[in-house]
Amino acid sequence: CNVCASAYVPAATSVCQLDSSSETCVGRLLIEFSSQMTMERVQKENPNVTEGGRYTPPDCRPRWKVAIIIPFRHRENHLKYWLHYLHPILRRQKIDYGIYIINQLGEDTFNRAKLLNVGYTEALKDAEYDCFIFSDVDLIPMDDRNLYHCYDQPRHFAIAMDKFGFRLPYAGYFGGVSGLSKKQFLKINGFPNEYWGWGGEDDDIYNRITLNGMKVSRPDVRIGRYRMIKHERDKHNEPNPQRFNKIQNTKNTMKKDGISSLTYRVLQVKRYPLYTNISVEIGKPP
Ligand code: UD2
Ligand code: MN
Repeated sequence: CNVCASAYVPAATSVCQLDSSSETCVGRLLIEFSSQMTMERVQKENPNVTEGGRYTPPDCRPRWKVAIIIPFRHRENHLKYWLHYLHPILRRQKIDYGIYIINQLGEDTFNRAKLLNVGYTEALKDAEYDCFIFSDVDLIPMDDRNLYHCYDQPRHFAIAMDKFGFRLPYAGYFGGVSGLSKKQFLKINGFPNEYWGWGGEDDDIYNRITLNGMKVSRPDVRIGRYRMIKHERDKHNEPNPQRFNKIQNTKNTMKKDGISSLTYRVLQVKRYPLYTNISVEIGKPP
C-alpha cells in the first residue's frame, strides 16, 4: 500500500518508510456494527493514542496537522464504533491528528454546521492545526487508502455510501465527511451558522467553495466507500423547511454569516483517552 507514503514530507532526521516493522494500509476493510462495543475495549486497542485523542506518528513528519471535528448530541453508541474503527486507520495512514467531539448542550434544534465552526475555533486553541476534517459520527470508511488529510482543493471523502448504493447522490453533494485546509476554510468564511435542523448546510458549503473559485476534489469511487450506522432521524433535528430557499442565497449570505460571525459559549472541555469533548451552547433558531 504505497499510497500511504505520499502522506509525508520526510523530516530532516527521519525519512518515512514503509518497512515491514511498521503497519501499512491494507485496502478494503470489513466494517460491521453487530458486535458489542465498549469504550474499555477501544481504549485497550489504542494504547498509543495520547490524552484527548491525539496521535503523532513516531517515525516520520507528516505534511499536515489534522483536527478531526465531529458534530454530536446523544450518539454515544455510534461514537464507540467510530473510535474503534478510525483510530487504527488513522494510525496506519500515519496522520498527525486530534479528535474533537463538539457536543451541543440542551434540547434546542440541532445545528451541524455551526458545531463544525465551533470545532474549528476550539481545535486551534489546542494546537496549530492546518487541516480540518469534518465527519459525521456514524460514518466509517471502508478503505484505508482514503487518506484523512488535506488536498490542493477542498476534499469530499464520503462519496460512495452504502445508503446511496455506493454512488454520489448528486454531483454537488458534499455531506458526510469533508476536509479543508485552514486556508481553504478561511477563504469561504467557514460554514454557515444559520442552518437549524436537518439538511441544506452541506449544499451551502459546496456553494461557498465553488463561488470562491475552488473545486471539490474526491477519491476514486472504489476507494471512497463508507458504511453509515443505521439510525432513525433524531429528535430536534427535523428537516429544515427553509433549506431550499437558503441554498439559493449563499452568494449573499456567505460574507456575513460564517466563522466571522460565530458566537457560542463553551461550558466544558474534557479530555478523554481517545477524544476531547467540548460541550457548547450555540443558541436556538430565531
Ligand atoms: C446527512 C449527511 C450529513 C448532513 C445531514 C443533513 C450523510 C451520510 N450525511 O446525514 O453530513 O449533511 O444529512 O444535516 O448523508 N448528530 C448528532 N445528534 C443529533 C443529530 C445529528 O450527533 O441529534 C450529528 C451526528 O454526527 C450525525 C450528523 O450530525 O451523524 C448528521 O445527522 P444525521 O446522521 O441524523 O443525518 P443524515 O444521516 O441524514
Ligand atoms: Mn447519519
